[in-house]
Amino acid sequence: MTKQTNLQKDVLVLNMEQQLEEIAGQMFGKTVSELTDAETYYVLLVYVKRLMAVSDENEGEKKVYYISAEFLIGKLLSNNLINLRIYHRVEEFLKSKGKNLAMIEEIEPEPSLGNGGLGRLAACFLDSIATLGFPGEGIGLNYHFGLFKQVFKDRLQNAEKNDWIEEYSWLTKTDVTFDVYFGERKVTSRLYDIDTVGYHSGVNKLRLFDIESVDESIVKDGIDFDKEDIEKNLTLFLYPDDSDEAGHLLRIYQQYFMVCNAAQLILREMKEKKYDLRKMYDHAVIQINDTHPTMIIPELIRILVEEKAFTMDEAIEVVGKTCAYTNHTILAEALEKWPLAYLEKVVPQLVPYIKELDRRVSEKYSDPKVQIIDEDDRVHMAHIDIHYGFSVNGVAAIHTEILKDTELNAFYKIYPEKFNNKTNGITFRRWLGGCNRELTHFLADTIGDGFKKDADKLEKLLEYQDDERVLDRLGEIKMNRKKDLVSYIEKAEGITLDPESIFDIQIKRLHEYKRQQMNALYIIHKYLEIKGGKKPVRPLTFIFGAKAAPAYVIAQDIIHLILVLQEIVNNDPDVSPYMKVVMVENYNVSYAEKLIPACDISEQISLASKEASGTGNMKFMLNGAVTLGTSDGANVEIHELVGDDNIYIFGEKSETVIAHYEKADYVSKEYYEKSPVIKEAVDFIIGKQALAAGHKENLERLYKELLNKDWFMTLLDLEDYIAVKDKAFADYEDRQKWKKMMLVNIAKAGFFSSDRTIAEYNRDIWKLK
Ligand code: DL6
Repeated sequence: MTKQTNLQKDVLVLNMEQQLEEIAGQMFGKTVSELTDAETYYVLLVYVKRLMAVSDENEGEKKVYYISAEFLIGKLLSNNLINLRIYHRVEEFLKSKGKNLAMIEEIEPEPSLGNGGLGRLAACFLDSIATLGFPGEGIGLNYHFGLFKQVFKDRLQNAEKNDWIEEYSWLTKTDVTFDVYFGERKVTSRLYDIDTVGYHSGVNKLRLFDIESVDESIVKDGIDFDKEDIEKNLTLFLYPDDSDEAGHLLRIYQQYFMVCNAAQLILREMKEKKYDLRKMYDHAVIQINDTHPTMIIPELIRILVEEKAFTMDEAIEVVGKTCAYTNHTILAEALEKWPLAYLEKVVPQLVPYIKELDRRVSEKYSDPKVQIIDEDDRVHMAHIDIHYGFSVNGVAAIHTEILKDTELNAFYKIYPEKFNNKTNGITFRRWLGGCNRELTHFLADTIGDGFKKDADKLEKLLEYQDDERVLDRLGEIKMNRKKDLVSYIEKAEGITLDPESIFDIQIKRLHEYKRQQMNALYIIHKYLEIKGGKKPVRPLTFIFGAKAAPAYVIAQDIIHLILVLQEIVNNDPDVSPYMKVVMVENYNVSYAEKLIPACDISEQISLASKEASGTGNMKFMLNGAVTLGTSDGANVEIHELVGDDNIYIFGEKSETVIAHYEKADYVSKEYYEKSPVIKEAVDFIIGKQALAAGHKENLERLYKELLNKDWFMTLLDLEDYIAVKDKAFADYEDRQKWKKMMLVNIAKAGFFSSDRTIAEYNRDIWKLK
């Protein structure tokens, strides 16, 4: 970028008021005061896009390409205003014109380009990469309907398409197009960019590929469409239903489309900058986010061999020094294994390369656990990454240890030097500055605003742990966020909550390993206690937010149970004054931004060893919630940081759980039979009351699953969970002690800034200047 463009940016910022008036005139023939809120949003969008277009790009000799199937970026207006450091000025200007920026922010549709933590992490990383001034870009797909929109009907989850692309959007259509071949079949891609501005720093790009021939009109009811019409459906949905072969194939089409475009984009840049391809690794590092982008490895090797005159050995060496892999799960079903026959159908040109990569492995190692193609002719995508990339990282300390000791132990023995840990992080610009402005201001007034650039400075807050004024202000701010949430939920869900009650919140993807069903069993237990006359000292509010994959039957049943409990509890006059249940509809990033600041108790109750890290746990802590959790994922590091007195830990440790799996000796029925408390709660699921409010088929299936299978060991930890949760509720009554716990959690959250995580990725893996 030239000095002139910097000047352009300064002029645009300086003349913000005049610029907004001009844009309002051009777009709508109105002055800013005359605009509707929706029009004001579009005017702001155009202005911010112009500002970012003339901002400095982060540049350098080497760049990171973060390839990911998901980028859960959330709404962008307020985040961009914060990072450009004009939020306050814009807010004041709009106020002078009779407008409320917070209300205008509500207008923005939320892009649904992700599913959960993996996608949200990618978005936090883009923010931190830009903020730290590193050259880097995200590469993914421009899903038109993204992840489905969740609608509850008859206490069941329904999936609808989630339209988010409007005439004016953060996307910028570029003139970059590539040819992508699926065997003989050719499609043409189109690149769209979203600028990502760092805090007080330059701009990077999120590059989203689309297909020119995509046709939104093929989606009729719900989210059903013809899965075989690739030209029309390729970029319609994130994670299309893969319960049949066509669904599997579509996912492979999408993955190859993503990496083929990524490879062409990267190689084009190498050529433009006249870099020596044989030293590609000096100019590019490709971070493979989970296994969805794994095919970038054989694809790059293929191109280097077929089009750039590399030998196979040379191509493997160069690509191997360029690609690094992040593992985000140990769940077997989430580790992708594609049948070779599917790959042959979709990308026959890659198959000889995959076979060659496999042949080289099998020549060297006989252990079946490390082969790329297994005996059933399935291709283990993660195995390609580990053999042919230079780095393998887990996302929390305990997760990386489990990978090394158990799940990927056979690989760790071969390549100990490749394994490293990068504990996840979150961007404080969104998860504190954006979603809790009052807390941010108060922290800045109390400890100075150094923490905005250096999150470790939050520790200064510890000096105030006995200062009644500071503790009371923290309590007051929490109450304000709870009141905000109460108004929001009242409007959105039609449920009235009491801000004086304890807000206990579990928000995350619906999965049995995350054990929302255990929380539901606690709610049943509490309900029965209250019915029996044992009332809690203070009312309790249980809030859930979760989407279940449409093909995941038991997850749908768990949602059904929670909605049934919501119905029973909230409508029971004996109980509802003491307890309420809410499952919010269509939980997404914007909802999380309202729920997290209002939370008292953060539920992080996955079965130990199963949650790779979690990042919601970090967001809650930063906003002064106290964690109730198992020794799993990043909970372990939170525990170490805040100490025993500022967290509630329960349940079996990961070693015990892993031993149960190894010995196959966990029998859920034994727990059910020996504990009357467990029995009573589980039986309630198919009792008269539940069946009157819900569907027999769903409830019975869930009941049987818990009794006969319970793969994620809900009943193993239920009694301990009840005891520790009750203790947390009782402790809440010592208000000053609780506020001190809140303070310690906020003060110790600095470690979980994604700026720290990205600095570590760079130090150990990327090595960008
Ligand atoms: O690393 C981001 C995020 C972790 O915080 C979660 O613990 C983990 O479940 C998630 N992983 C995935 C991948 N698939 N599965 N399951 O979403 O990554």
